[in-house]
Amino acid sequence: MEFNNLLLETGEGIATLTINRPKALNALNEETLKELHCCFAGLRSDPAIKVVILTGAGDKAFVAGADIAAMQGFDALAAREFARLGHEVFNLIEKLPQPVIAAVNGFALGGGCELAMACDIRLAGENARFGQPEVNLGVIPGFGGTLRLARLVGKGRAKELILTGDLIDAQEARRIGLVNQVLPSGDLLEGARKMAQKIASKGQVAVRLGKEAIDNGLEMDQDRAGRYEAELFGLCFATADQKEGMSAFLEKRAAQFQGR
Ligand code: DAK
Repeated sequence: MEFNNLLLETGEGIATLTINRPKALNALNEETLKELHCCFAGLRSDPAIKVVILTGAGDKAFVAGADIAAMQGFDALAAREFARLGHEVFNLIEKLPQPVIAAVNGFALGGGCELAMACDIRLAGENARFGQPEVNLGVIPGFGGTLRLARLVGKGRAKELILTGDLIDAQEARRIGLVNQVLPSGDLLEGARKMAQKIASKGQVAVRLGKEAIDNGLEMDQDRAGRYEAELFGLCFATADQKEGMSAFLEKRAAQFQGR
């Protein structure tokens, strides 16, 4: 796959996707969103890919937001189309069967923070800064920020960030539950790779079902979510990986999973 605004590297079951518009701090324009859609749709159906890492080019930004220059001249209908495209792409990422790790290497603002929140796990470099500063531009988050931020950090903190437009640093983002871990900036990609390798070494049916159980279960009441988890737990027992995993434990050896 060849893209104008993305770099894709694959190997050992891991895809590393870099948003590559460093001169505009990797801001998301329509072409970049369409390329992200195309790329994730390809990764989704690639059986060799077990985990995806998403990051930004350069050392300053993950993604500094939706492209303000591109949005400036929008009328209401164009803005709605742009927002719909963003939602489509971010939903595709969130629902990808494989886990997606965001390696946040600098500014993750507006659409960039929303993009990181659509990923399953967020690792931040010490230089990362997060925020939803749309209010400074006279708009609100348009790619799911009001939904995902409130779910991740709670209603009060989401309102504080979205209504003030304030930025927070990586440590504060970790403290409020917006990021999982903060790493020295120079170790960020290596840290993301280590986590991706660890996930890739597990039984992949279980990894995917675990992601599904959490995402879908959170949308259900507790009784339904419990029954749903039980169904998926049962399904694990139809896999070779469950047999191998349990045998390996009892035989005191490392499991050799086959992903089926
Ligand atoms: N869009 C376009 N270009 C951007 C950009 C952005 N979001 N952020 C930075 N750039 C560009 C700058 O214009 C500059 O370009 P040149 O002047 O060199 O050509 C270059 O990147 C370097 O930026 P700075 O010179 O400003 O760098 P600094 O280190 O001084 O400052 C900064 C870094 C990240 C603090 C600053 O660039 C900044 O404040 N950027 C804007 C951050 C921001 O406001 N992000 C939120 C964007 S709004 C919706 C759909 C979507 C959305 C909302 C509604 N609907 C359709 C309803 C989403 C909105 C957003 O994401």
